[in-house]
Amino acid sequence: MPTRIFSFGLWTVMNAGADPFGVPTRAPLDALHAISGLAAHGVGAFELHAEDLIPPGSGRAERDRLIREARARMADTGIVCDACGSSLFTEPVFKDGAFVSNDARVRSLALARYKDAIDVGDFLGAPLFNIWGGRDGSEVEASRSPIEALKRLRDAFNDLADYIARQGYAMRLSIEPKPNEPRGDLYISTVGHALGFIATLEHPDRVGVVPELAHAALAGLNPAHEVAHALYAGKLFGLHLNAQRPLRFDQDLRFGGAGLKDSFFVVKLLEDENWPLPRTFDAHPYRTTDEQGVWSFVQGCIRAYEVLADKVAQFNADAEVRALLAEIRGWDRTAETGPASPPRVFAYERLDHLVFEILTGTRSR
Ligand code: XUL
Ligand code: MN
Repeated sequence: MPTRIFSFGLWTVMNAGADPFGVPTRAPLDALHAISGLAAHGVGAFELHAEDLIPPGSGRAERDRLIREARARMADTGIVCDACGSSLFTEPVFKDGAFVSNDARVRSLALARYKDAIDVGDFLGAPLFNIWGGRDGSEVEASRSPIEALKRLRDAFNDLADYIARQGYAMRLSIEPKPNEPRGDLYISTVGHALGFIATLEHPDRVGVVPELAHAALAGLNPAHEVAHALYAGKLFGLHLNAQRPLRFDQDLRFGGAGLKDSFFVVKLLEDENWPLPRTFDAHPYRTTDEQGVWSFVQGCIRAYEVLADKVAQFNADAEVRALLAEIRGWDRTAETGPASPPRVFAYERLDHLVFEILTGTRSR
């Protein structure tokens, strides 16, 4: 496999440690400092919300200056931008949705803002514009028909895909699904929802999915299966790696911080399938962390991925694992002879235990 590229959302290292119950606990990093700092820590790419770099309300001259500065840092360090998006979800005007708002003026504003962000992505050479519609959901089900919401989302995605094509930008679009938080229920909740929705668009080929491990865990789903559905459909345009204890508030833990076995099987899938795109982390350094800890968070995410990739290699090379998997494949070859009687015992106990031993480092190579 070619050298693996690691990527971080700029917002991850710029996160100041605020949560719904508490104010920030550290000074936010400036975006340009974040770009240089990531590059200095061996990170090859970054994602951003356009607003991470260009505060909302900045004039054209300030926008152009910040883009020039960012590009200079990229040229100096070699770090590239692998995806852009927009953080409309932070702004009060979009409190009841951007694309799905019941106010047509808000929907038009959202489209205009997304187009501005797409322009920023193009200036930075981003091959992907990723949309997590954090406010495109509801708490009051009676406020809007979910069918109407989907039609509004469809019209918005068609409009943005058309804008990208008309501008001649070499950029694909993606949807990052999430079941809830901050809204009670978001309309595009899982990879399956996103794939079904994309099939209704005018140009489904231009739109893919960015699954996030924490979002799958929020829905109580197996993250490797979420990623597999996107891969199988040829739609894995990006991926957000992090960790999350299932069915809780959105924790955005450091990759490796929870769900070790689930993380292992996601890495196994990506490595076995030779998925070529950057491994992007979208997590938050702990609230108890200072700036030095932010960089240790970056190193921790990367190291966790590398350790798990090494465990994948160990698993794939293990003689006993290979023998067990060969035996399993052998069962399949007898399929023509009809249902086995009595039913076969599927002897997976040892296989699963070998995963445990490899992950805990208790099995020698
Ligand atoms: C929210 C989330 C976002 C998106 C980018 O849970 O994952 O940070 O990745 O807007
Ligand atoms: Mn994300």
